Amino acid sequence: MTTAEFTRAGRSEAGAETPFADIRIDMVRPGVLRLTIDRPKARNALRTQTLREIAEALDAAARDADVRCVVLTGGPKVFAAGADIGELAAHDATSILDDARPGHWKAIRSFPKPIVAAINGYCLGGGNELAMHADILIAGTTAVFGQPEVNLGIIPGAGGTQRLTHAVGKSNAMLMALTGAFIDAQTALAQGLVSEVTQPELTEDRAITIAETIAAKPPLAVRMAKEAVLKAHEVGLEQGLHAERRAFCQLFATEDKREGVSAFLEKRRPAFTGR
Ligand code: CO8
Repeated sequence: MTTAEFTRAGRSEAGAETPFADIRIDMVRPGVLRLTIDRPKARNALRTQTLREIAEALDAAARDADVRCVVLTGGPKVFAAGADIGELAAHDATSILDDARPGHWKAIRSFPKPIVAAINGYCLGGGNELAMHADILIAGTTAVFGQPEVNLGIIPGAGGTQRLTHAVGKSNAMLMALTGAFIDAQTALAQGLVSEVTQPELTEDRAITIAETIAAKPPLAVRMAKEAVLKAHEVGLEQGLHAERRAFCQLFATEDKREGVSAFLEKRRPAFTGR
C-alpha cells in the first residue's frame, strides 16, 4: 500500500494524528504505529464505530510495509470500559444476530503483525477482550481487569470465555466470568494475563520499546512466529507442530534468513529487507 492510500485510511502523510472520531493513530517510532482509543468521556467504551475504526486502521497497517508493529492503548487513564452499554441496550435477540461487530472483531484478530497492548486503568468486558487480541500485554499498576458482563445478564461475546481461560486457567477465568470480580495488575501478572507491570506513566514507553525491538526484526520471521504461537490456542499439538515446521522451513527460502545467519557469522549487524 502506498502512503497516499494509507493516508486515506487515516494517517496523515507526516504520520501525524488521524481524523478518526474514536481513535488516534500516529507513527510513534520507525515501524511502530500507535493506536490510541480516545473516548475519554465514555471511559473508552467500544461502540460499533470504535471497533470499526480500529479494524480499518489495522487493515491499512497490515498492508503498509512501513508498519512493523502496533502499540494499542487507551492512554494514561483507562484502556476501555467494555462494549458501549447504551448500544447493547438497543439490541434484542433478533437484531444482535445482524450486529456488525463480529465482522470488526474478525478483522482485528486477522491482523498479521504483532500488537503490544499498553493498559492503564479499567480494562473491562469487551475492553479486556480487545486487550487479549494483543500479542503482548503490558499493564500499569493502575490497571484493573474484569469480565463484568454477568452483571448485565449477558456473557463475554468477543472471545472472552475462550481467551481468558487460555490465559489464566479455568478456575481464575470462572471467578471473573461468574462473579464479575475485577483483578488488579499484580494479580493479572501472577495469573499470566499480562507480561509485565510498570508504573502507569511508563506503560506506553515500555510497550513502545518492545514494539521497536520487534520492528527491527525480520518481518517474515516475526509474522510466522506470531502465527505459530497463536496456533497453540487454536489447534491440537500435532497440528500446531506441523504448522510450526512448515513455517520454519518456509523461512529458509527468505533473504532475511541468509542475511541474519551471514551477519552473525561475519560478526556484523544484519540489514533485513522483509524478503
Ligand atoms: N458503555 C457506555 N458508557 C460507559 C461505559 C460503557 N461500558 N462505561 C462507562 N461509561 C460512561 C458512563 O455512563 C459515564 O457516562 P456519563 O458521564 O455520561 O454519565 C462515564 O462513562 C463515566 O462513567 P462512571 O461515572 O461510571 O465512571 P467511574 O470512574 O465511576 O466508573 C467504571 C468507571 C467502573 C468503568 C464504570 O463506568 C462501569 O462499571 N462501567 C461499565 C463496565 C462494564 O460493565 N463493562 C462491560 C460492558 S458489556 C461488554 O463489554 C460485553 C462485550 C460484548 C462483546 C464485545 C462488543 C464490543
